[in-house]
Amino acid sequence: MKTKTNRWVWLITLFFGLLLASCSDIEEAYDIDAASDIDAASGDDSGSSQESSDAKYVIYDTDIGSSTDDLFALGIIYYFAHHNKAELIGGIVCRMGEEYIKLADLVNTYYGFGDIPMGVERNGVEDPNVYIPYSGIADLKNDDGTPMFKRSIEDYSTLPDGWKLYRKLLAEHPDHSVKIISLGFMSVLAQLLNSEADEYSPLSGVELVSQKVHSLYVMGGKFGEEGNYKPGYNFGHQTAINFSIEFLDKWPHSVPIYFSPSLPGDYLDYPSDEVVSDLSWIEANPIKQTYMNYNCNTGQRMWDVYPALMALTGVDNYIGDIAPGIVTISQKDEDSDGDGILDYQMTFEESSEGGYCQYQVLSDNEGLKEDMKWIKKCNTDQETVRPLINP
Ligand SMILES: [Ca+2]
Ligand SMILES: [Ca+2]
Repeated sequence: MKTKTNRWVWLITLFFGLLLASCSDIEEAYDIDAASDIDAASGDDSGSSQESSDAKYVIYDTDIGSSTDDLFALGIIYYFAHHNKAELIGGIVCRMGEEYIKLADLVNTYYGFGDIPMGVERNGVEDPNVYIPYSGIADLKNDDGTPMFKRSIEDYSTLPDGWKLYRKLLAEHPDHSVKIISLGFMSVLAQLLNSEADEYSPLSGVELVSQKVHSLYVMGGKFGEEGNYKPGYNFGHQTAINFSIEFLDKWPHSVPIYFSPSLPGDYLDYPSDEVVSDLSWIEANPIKQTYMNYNCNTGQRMWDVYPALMALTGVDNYIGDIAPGIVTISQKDEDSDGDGILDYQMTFEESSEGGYCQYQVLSDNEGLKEDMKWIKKCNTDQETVRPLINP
């Protein structure tokens, strides 16, 4: 009897021992992998990785559902969050319409983040162009008629307005600890800056941003392009411009903004056939299904990836030697399209004092290769990506 009991104890110990050993192997493999990537990306500059780990809370703000680069930017954010290099505390969809929050929910769920709080835009940019209408992937079905992709949110009408969710999340987190990654319009951020004290915080929106936000990473602007001062799609599109002006007027100058203008992203090309081929090892994937069901050869480039990379790997590799300055939007004496509205221009000016804006410069060839590696990593690294995906 005694021998039998001992044998059982021994067997159980062996079983749990083996189980623990295999778990720690997996964790070790992840940590080594993630750490080496981050070292490589930050050029062994401990300053920048330190910087990025100090403020680990991340909120994304996306106009998902038109250009596909939002998908890849989210992929990078999920990757860092899965490796405990960032904590994704919430997401905002600044493009109005239920199909877009559905899409964000689907992508969150697919990558294991279906439970993060989400906020929506209800008074934002009216009817912005949709270049690639891939929100339709939410309706894809398997052969047996079941939905191809799961979602997590039952009733989208109960979701808070984005600016309200910003207030809640900022109020709940430590001072200067939150990084915001903006991949779309400035509407929700402008509404946040216009907000007053509420049940979440006695602070105004501007005060809340000054106190809680560590830094903002934005895709927008044409800085670095000779003679091109257009605000571009995110800042200048139709009714977007008024939100952009308001955002720039009210943003507190104590909180740095890192712009990723169009130019560097213009050089980051991930051709459609390469995307599909990189994802051929997964049967159903939101990016793969987007590229298989829609024509993505629309001049699509990986613009949105850059603000995510700057926020998560540090800005040192991306910001040149341009001194911090100020970004403004004004009107020129010219109406180039003859619609009766003077052209808007968005300009960056270096400032010897009080500059709080910096912008990303074009990477050299080596840098572009490294940047592409990050994007492809979320699609091709089977060992790290496979366990992130719902079975
Ligand atoms: Ca975008
Ligand atoms: Ca005009």
